[in-house]
Amino acid sequence: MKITGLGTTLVELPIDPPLETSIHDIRSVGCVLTSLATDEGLVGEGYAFTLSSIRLDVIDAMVRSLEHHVVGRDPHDIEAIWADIWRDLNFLGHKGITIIGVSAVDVACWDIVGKAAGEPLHKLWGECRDGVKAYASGGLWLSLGTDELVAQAKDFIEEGFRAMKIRLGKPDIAEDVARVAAVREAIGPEIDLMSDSNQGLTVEHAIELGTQLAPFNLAWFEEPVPYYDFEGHAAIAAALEVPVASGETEYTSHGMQGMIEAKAADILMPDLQRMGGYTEFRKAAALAAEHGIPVSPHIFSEQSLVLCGALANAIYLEHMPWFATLYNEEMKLADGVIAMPEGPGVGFTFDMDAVDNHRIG
Ligand code: SMN
Ligand code: MG
Repeated sequence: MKITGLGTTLVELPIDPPLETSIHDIRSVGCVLTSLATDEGLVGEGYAFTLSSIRLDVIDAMVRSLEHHVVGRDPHDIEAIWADIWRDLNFLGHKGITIIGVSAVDVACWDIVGKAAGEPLHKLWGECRDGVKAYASGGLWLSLGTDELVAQAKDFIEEGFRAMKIRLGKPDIAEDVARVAAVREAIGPEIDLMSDSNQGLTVEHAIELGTQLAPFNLAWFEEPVPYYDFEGHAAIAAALEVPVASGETEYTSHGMQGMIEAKAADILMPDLQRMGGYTEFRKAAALAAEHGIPVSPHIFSEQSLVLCGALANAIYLEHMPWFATLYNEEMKLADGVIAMPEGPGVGFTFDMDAVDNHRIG
C-alpha cells in the first residue's frame, strides 16, 4: 500500500457562548483537517487545531510541508516515517507547530493502518478495556457565575456523567473555594470532581488554595502554575494530598520524561497533538507506566478513545464536545463510561456536510 496524496481543509468552529479559563478567552477553534489518500482507496484522517483561526494558515503550511515524507510510502511504516520527520525537524525544533503538524499526519497514517486491518486501533494495539470513564470538561468555566456552575453540574449528571472538571483561578481564594463548595454540594460526594487552574497561580497561592479545597475531595489539581515550572509543580505535589495533574502543554515523550524526573505530576495528561500523534503518545504513556504514573489524555476526546482502550495506565478520558459536530459518529456515554468505537482505525470519520458548513479560507 502506498500513500498517494495529502490534503487539508481549514474549518473554524464557534464556541458560543465564549468561555474563559485563568489564561484563555476562547471564542472559536480552528482546525486543519488532514487526509491521506492511498492507492488502495483507503483514506486516513487526522486534525490539528488552535484557538481561533489566527495562525491556522501556519499550521496548514506545516502539515503540508510533510507531504514529501508520506507520499509514496506505506503508512504501516509509520515508525520509519516518524524517524525521518524527526530528523528533518531537528533544525526548526521539536516543540510547537512542528510537532502539532506531525500529529495530524501520524494520526492519519494510523487511521489507514486500522482501516486496512478492519479493526479499531485499540484492538490492533491490544485492548485493555472496552470503555473508559469520562469526565465532562465542556463546562464549569471560570467565566460562569455560581448559579450557572450548579445548573451545569446537574446537567452533566443528567447526561450520564459521573465526573466533571471545574476551572479555578479567581484572584480571591475564598471565591474559588465557594464555587467548588457549591458544585460539590450540588453533585454529592460520589461524583468525581476534577479541577484545573490553567497555569494561572503562583506556588504559594496554589498550596493555600489546594489546602482550603481539601474538604471537597477533588480528584486532581491540574496545571496549578506555568507548565514549564516543573520545580513549582513538584513543590505543590509534595505539599498537597490532592494529586497534581499536568503535561498538556509539554511536547513529546521527552517533555513527559522531564516532568516525570522532576516529580512535577502525579497524573500525566499528554495532549495528542503536542505528543506528535499516536506513535509518540504511546511511548510517553509507556514511560509514565514505568514510573507508576497514570495518564489522562488532554482533549482530542474522539481520537483519544482508542488510546484509552489500549493503555493500561489510562484512568480518564476528557470529554470535550467542541469537535463532535465534525464527525459522522458519536461518542456513546452510559453511566459515566464512554464505549470504545466500533469502526476501523480511529473509529470517527469526518462528516463532509458538517465540514463544508464550517469551511474557511
Ligand atoms: C483546556 C485549555 C485550553 C483548551 C482546551 C482545554 C484545559 C483542559 O486546560 O484541560 O481542558
Ligand atoms: Mg487543563
